[in-house]
Amino acid sequence: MRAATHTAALREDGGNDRPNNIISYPEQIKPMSDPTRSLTFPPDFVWGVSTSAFQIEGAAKLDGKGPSIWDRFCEQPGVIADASNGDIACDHYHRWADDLDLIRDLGVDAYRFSICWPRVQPMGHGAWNEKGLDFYERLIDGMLARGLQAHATLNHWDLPQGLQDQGGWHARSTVDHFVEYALMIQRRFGDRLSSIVTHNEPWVAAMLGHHQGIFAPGIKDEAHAIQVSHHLLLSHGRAVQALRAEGTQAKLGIVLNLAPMHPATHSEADRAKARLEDGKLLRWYTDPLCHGHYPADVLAALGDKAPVVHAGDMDDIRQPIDFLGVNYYSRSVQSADGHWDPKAAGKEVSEMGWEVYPAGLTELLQRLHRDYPMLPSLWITENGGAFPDPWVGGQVQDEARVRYLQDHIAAVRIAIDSGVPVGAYMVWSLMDNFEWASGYEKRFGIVHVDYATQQRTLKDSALWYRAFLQRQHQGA
Ligand code: IFM
Repeated sequence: MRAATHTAALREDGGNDRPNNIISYPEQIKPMSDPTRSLTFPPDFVWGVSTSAFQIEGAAKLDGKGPSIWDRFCEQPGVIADASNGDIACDHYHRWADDLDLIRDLGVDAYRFSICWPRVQPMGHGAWNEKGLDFYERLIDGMLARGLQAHATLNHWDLPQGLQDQGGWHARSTVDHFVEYALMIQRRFGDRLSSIVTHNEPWVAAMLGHHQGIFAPGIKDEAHAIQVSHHLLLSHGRAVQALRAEGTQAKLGIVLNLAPMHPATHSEADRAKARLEDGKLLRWYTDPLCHGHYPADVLAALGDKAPVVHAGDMDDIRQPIDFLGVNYYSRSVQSADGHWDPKAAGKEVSEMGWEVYPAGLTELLQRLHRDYPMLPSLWITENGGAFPDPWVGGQVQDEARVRYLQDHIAAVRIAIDSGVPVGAYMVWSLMDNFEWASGYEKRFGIVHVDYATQQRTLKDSALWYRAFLQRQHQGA
């Protein structure tokens, strides 16, 4: 009953079917009660929490780990908001056992983490680091001992600096090194991993790292970035082929950061801009992965910045995958004549300035299923937000984050009801961590981290998620 009411509310607030005029959208819905209260999900639906290695592990120079491009990038003055780095982060490298206890006690089924490539292979080529491999051995076995599924991501952006020195993702040779790395992980851990993701958010790695230059390795060259995106996709396809040939039991996939693109007005110029930006963010990745070609409109727009593609590359990229990971935070509104600011437009925004827009998740999932029916399962591999964390009587009352999670989980349910095969939902993030160029200033955790003491405290959002999961496991 409540679910139906919420469906109607989401549709009134922008709908799943009208990617156009945002001007007439009513104010953000403020649900009076928990819209997930009476929702149930399929029994095999996977609930989880997500993190990544660089953002939580610390131990940047310990036990033989080599430097990554993020270690190097953080050394540059002015690139990280609070001038911080990943040297200590959440000290998860030492606190992993307590952190796994905490994850288990939340009642989730799964933990999505990433493997730090230079921790297991310091240069990205050549010698392997047993101490680094041992860490992941302990971590993965620790998950299984606690009844948690282990979902590993191979590349969450921390490329070994040793490979950057040879050209990084712009060099075709990095593709071969990545396949070797993927095979090593499969041989050591594949029998215990529920899934392996090749890359997290290749758009971010390529464009923020190599075009805008605000992420590592800090390069500002669009053609270079486009070539990087091609090599990321190619290495994904080649790694999937190699892992299948090795007989992996783990489900294989890739994770994309996606958002519906809405034009700011009905004008032809805004609609054209939204279409092209959709091509650059979504179709640039999903078309090669599913259809084996880049979108023609984006290629035309790129002109001589289009990537160098060798014969056979596109067939290599188009490999059947078991799931597509979707990281969803917000929609994007496109205006031909400049930046559209959700805050100025009166929308609710997170501390990142990202509009809170749950209906966009339903819309995105339905669109992916419609345009790419060959994708067998869509997993929400990240969803969450940086919101204020007021302490009241020893508790973190992060009401905005609680509402955000409730509304987005309800949006997933709507997608499932409409026939979209959604298999998992994982909150970003388990705990506050190093938020890249924002340093430690932005907190996405459902668990608060006091960086001075490394004390972990469950925020209200974690308490709410735990109660929600209890209801799910009892059949609601
Ligand atoms: O913290 C990041 C994560 O590493 C990748 N996806 C988006 C998150 C929030 O910005």
